[in-house]
Amino acid sequence: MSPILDQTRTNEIFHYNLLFSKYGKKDILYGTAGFRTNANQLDHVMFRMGILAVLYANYTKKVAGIMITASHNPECDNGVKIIGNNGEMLEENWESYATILANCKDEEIVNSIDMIMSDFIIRLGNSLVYLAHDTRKSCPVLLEACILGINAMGGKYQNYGLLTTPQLHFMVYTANSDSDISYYPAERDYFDKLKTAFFNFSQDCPDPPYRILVGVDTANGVGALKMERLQILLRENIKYLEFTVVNMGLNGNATGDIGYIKHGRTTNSNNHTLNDEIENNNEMGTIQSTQSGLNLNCGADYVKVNMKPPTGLSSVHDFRKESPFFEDQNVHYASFDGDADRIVFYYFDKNHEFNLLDGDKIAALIAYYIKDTLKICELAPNDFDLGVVQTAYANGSSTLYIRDNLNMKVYFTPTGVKHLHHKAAQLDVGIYFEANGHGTVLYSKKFVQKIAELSKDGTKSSKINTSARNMMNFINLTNQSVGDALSDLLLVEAILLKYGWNITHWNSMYQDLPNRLMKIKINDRTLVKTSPDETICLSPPALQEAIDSLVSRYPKGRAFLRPSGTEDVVRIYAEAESQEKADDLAHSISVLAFDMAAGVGDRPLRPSK
Ligand code: NG1
Ligand code: ZN
Repeated sequence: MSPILDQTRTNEIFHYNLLFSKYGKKDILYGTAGFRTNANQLDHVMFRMGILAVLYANYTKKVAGIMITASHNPECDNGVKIIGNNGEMLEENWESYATILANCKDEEIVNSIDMIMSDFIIRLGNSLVYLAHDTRKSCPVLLEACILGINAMGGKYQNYGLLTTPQLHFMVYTANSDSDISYYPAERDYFDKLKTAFFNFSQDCPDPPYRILVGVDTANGVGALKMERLQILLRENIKYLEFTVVNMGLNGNATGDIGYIKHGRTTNSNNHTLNDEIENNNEMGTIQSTQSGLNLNCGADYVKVNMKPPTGLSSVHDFRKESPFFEDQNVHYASFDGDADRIVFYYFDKNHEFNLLDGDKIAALIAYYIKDTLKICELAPNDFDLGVVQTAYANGSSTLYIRDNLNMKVYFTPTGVKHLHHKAAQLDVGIYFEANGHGTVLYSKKFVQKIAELSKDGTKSSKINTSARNMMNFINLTNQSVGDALSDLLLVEAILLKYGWNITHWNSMYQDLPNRLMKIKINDRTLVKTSPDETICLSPPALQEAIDSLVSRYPKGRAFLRPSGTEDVVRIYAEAESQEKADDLAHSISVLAFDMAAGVGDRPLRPSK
């Protein structure tokens, strides 16, 4: 028995575990940033994560957060992301303890808790955990499990119900920036911040001579509800920007085409708007959408991986028929993932060809804007440490553009947002994006202070004052705790507005090298080992040599493979001078890896167009 926990709490823990042992357990917890697995195998893990969050909150003496979501993955999966005290991801040393607690046997649970308490010298006291979840049907039962874990440790919680992942990060960040932790930030604070910053930014921009239409595919996920609300708020002041939201997932129609916002209202009869009524209630079982088709043939991951538009865009086309003032060149699209922390953009050109602008293009656009603003503000390039953080998945052309055209430093980290975030936090302006559309910008105190000073400095020209004020609004528009589809959407629209660019202009910054991402299943993906930067395969032996020999046959060829941290697969990435050659290269390496690393199932097929 635990010397630290009192008997009642220990009993609760055992009782709860007995209750849930009927679901069985599997030690299939992937990744380190969070856990994801099949939902019905997860409630005992959620219970333990409730416990962990209380321990963590006691350790930091700050609010912790638990987001129940499996992001861009299928509806049948679910998972958890634990949010640390700065509204950022959980620290790495805590992740390993989370893994131990999640995987230990029932009879070891109290010992694991004791170990954490003694290693971190924790004394249980007041603690508060913020909870939220996405629209998956499995969320309520998992939420309940989390709450039981929190209760078992004597913690308090605040259930925000349906939020996007970045919204919950924002809540935790806001609460922890305030010394009084009994204050609950509300969802309206989040929306007010975005709305005000975007409106103020637009005040300093020229009025565009045309109206812009943005079709937003919300992946039949929680982003639909939030995008709808944002759209209504923006309509109050912004007249030239119209959003239509598709794949809202409210009718159980897996293929989308469910409704769109017209004049600020959704024309969908089954529509319900979620707003502050879900805030500040500690009730379980908050409003749950009847969605389905989450991330199915739509959403940021689908669009990026398949390099094609999602299903469900026809309502945007219908909308355009009714509103002929939207010229082709002023229409573009964006796709969120299931918990709205990723975004990619796209459009159809004159020849109706699909053009994708992914996380790398977003990073390049933001880098361009910031560099330009600093020049106008007459700040010397060396005054601040500016940089873009990428992973090996970044398109080679984006890296060259940022380095050679923008003269900005590019840093590389292993895959996983926590690595990019960590590096970006070391810079004065750290722009980080994964190619898949997850990213944001981090600004140092020194930088923000200088920009604030310049915006008010009467000895400087009005051009400098305006540009600095503009930058300040841009900073306020940024969710600095984590990549945020809603915030990123507005950051991009703000920059396009400022320069009077349409999406074609943005896309012409540089031309992506054709590329292909594939995945294969192998018997044991842990046998595939790579160098720390993930670009060289160290095991199985001889695989890298074979990859090198293949790559050398392709002009502008580059390729690597690595075991996924979130799925039971090995991912293969290839670039080459044409799409056909990139497909060839990715396919050849997939077959090679399948043969050399004990592939499972059918041999990989060549990607179809
Ligand atoms: P894995 O499964 O480790 O490749 C994927 C993404 C990461 C990151 C995580 C977290 C790719 C190639 N990989 O990781 O960038 O977003 O999911 O969700 O996009
Ligand atoms: Zn996500």
